Amino acid sequence: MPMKLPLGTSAATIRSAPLLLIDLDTEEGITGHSYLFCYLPAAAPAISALLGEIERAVKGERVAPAELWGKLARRFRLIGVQGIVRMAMSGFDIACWDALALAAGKPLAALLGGAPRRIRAYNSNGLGLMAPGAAADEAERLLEGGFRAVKLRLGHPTLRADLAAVRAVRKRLPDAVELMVDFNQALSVTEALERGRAIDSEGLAWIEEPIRHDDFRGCAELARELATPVQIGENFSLPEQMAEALAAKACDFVMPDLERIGGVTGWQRAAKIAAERKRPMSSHLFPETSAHLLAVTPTRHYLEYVDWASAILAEPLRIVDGEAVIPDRPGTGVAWNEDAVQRYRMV
Ligand code: SMN
Ligand code: MG
Repeated sequence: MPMKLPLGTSAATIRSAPLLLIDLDTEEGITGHSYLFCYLPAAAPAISALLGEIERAVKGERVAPAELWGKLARRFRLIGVQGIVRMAMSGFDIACWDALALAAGKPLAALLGGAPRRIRAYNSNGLGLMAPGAAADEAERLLEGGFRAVKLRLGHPTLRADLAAVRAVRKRLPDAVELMVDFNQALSVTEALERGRAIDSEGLAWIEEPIRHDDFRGCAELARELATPVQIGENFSLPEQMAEALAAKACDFVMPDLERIGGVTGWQRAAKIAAERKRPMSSHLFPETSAHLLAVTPTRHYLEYVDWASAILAEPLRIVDGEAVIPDRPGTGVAWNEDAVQRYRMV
């Protein structure tokens, strides 16, 4: 899917989102839907091949999604439940839960015991690495739809450039609007301490992935030293790694990603861990399904809103006054706009 606004991160600029659409047809005649964000177009056929392997492993099974996860985890133990294997399993798991909620005639949030509610969202479209003036202009435009929070990407070549971008954006936004920043792992611990201290008095909502995502010791040092909350989680691989991060006090906030945490099954375990540790939990991408899951997350914080899938959805997620509206219809609410899918499809 072409992105309306390019996402210029410190690692790469992403201009289009390679999405892999999953239809899970059940013998009962119900079709569950989900999609995966493949990061690279080349990953899509590989994940698709793994989904074929999953299908062969579970076809004919009559057990709940969590048990299917366990069966697949045993099946893939030798290659390892990691990387794109885990992404394929997550996409399958999400489609299973959608089918289950469709069969029950309930929104996923309700199936999981939650009440329909609005979920506070921040606008995470665009706002990549760019000159201060351009960033301020774009930040202002991102408030359309009533958003009261936006996320700015950082990790410019110099501290001075990062600080200039933060100040320009902060100055342009109304005081009540929250501003998050995301370094996408650009810095060393030393650089992160220096830049973190430089932006610590700018009133930021969080500093995301300042350093390598799996350097929990380094993250813990930053979380201790900086006044601004440290946010990590989009790279947590399964709930176990989130538990490790929290045990290491690596962050103040967590934001697991549906396709890396293990789908709906993994998310539920992660939400429990966050609740035990009393850590605010946000989502990463996949706003349509994440909204349902945040509704049943005791320490729910923010929904990350991106519109990348909107053009191929029959009914895109609605944002009203900066909050995601969980649809009333059964399932996750994800179903394809078939004409649009034909228009954008790659294979
Ligand atoms: C991000 C998301 C997806 C692709 C690249 C970067 C970013 C975010 O880290 O948190 O939105
Ligand atoms: Mg991020």
